[in-house]
Amino acid sequence: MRVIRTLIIACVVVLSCGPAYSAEHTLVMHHMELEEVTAPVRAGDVIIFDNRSDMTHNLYVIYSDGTVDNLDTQVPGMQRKLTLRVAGPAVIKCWIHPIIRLEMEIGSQDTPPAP
Ligand SMILES: [Cu+2]
Repeated sequence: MRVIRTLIIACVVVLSCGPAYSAEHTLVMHHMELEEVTAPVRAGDVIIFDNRSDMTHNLYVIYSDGTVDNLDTQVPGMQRKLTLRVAGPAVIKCWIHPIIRLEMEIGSQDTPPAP
């Protein structure tokens, strides 16, 4: 009986903690610009980088702590997914086209999702 009670309590604790909420956003890459993601993004969210342009890009994300996530080469029509790692202001740039630049504010994972 005691074991069952302990198991029930453990289950309730695990279920109430649950997995952290994360959302998926799509960022469209046009010829020489990136379409801004309109919904608020948070650390742990996934960004789908969708290259709808007619040229190859190689985007990278610079986080507020100075670390970088590289998306590698994306030919036209290719999508790549990236889980945002660090909250704070971030900059998305392209190795091939230095003119491409998008600033993004990444909210904390603890911030409740937008309504
Ligand atoms: Cu590019």
